[in-house]
Amino acid sequence: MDHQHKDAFPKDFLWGSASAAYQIEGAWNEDGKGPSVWDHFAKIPGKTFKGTNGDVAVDHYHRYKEDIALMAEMGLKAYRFSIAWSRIFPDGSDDLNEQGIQYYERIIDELLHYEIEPIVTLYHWDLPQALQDQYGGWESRKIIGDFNHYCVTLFERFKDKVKYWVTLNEQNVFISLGYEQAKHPPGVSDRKRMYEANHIANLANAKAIASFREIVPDGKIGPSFAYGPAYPYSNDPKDVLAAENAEEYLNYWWLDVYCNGEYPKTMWKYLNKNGLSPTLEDGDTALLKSGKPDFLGVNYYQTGTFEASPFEEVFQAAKVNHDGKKGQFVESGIAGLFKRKRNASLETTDWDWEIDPVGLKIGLRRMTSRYRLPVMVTENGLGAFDTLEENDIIQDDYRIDYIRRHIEQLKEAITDGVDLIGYCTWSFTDLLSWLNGYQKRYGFVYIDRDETDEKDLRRVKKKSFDWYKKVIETNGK
Ligand code: BGP
Repeated sequence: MDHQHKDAFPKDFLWGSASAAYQIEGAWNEDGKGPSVWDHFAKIPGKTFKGTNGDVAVDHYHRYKEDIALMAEMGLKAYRFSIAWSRIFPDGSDDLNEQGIQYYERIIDELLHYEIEPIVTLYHWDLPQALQDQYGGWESRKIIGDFNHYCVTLFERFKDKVKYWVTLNEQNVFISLGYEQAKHPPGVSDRKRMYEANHIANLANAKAIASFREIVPDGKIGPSFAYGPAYPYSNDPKDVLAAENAEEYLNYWWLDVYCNGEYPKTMWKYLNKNGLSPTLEDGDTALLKSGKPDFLGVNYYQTGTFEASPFEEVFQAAKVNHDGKKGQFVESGIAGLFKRKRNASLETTDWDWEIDPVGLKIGLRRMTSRYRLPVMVTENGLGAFDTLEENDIIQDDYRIDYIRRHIEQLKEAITDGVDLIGYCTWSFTDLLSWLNGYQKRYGFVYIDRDETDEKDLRRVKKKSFDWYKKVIETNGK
């Protein structure tokens, strides 16, 4: 749709920024915190870029006051951050660590002091290692109860202070990378196990939402999904069908369960025929249907373009660009379903992520039509190399351009009828990228450290800091 007059952003629009505990906090073993699967995994040689880990990260644990003061200076309306489960329950389930909960209470109070809306993510991938060791983490149904207990503890404690909650961050990513591609913990490559673990995560998500309804009736909760809308490579109907397959296999497989409590039919049949569908026990569907979200969180970075693939096709293993040298894209796919292609009409980042602001609007439109729920963009941003120039200047015009073009599409999406409640950039300060170290920077605030040297961890405002400040001041005008 092309509009002559675009709608304004809603008056109470949540202009925010997002982070995750493991990527910023550091203090990995302080004040009673137990180890998480990432504390363990990142220390296995060869797993992360240059062996980076979150032991210190950007030291937000000790510098949160300084960081939140910068958020206030920017005028941020909302800040999305995650709670590290193993700070609250070091062994995952039994003994509450009061020091851990108090740390997050201080963060929340500090945000509220500056009238910044806290958006709390309950799970951003840092499972307590104890639960992985005890029963295999997401592969055991025991986790449903433990996750619920952890969530209920936080709901009870913060229900009067926190209105917006995110359950699981990018279940599609942590499950696929953890159990299919073996790039995240627990480093498994087995599709049957992946679908079983994923189903259990769905149940845990639904149960936590059902509990939330009882404890925080006036709050809002939803998962954050990594949504990459699918495009056909050509107008050949076979490619259009491949894109349909990809949309269902890579996106609706999760979104339909969140919103309707049911798996999409054709993909279920496909997986079932291939011996991959998860085990549905009595009561599962009822539980899934009882945990519908108030809003959908969308983490948007790129779209995907797909071509038909015959069932006898053989693919090389998907390659991930970890060092930021452009041009490492390798075609990957699922034989018989789709093959992922480079979209020649899109530029890419140095890490080969396709830059596609219009794709954000397309995704928001698809979600709105299919689920009719409010949407919050819970992550969007540009990972780039930044240069710290003399006199602490960082001219990140490329980041401004990237975010500006995405915000323009948000405005269009609102005009088209999307009920958009907020936009959180990834990220406020630079932080640790799970697999790509510290060189891939996303923040408005530069952190002076690199992979091998923690330096002084100094905070330096980039050019984009003042620009986003203005965006907020003018409510996106
Ligand atoms: C999302 C994660 C974030 C963040 C972001 C950027 O998938 O939710 O935690 O890491 O991607 O990814 P990367 O660090 O790989 O560039």
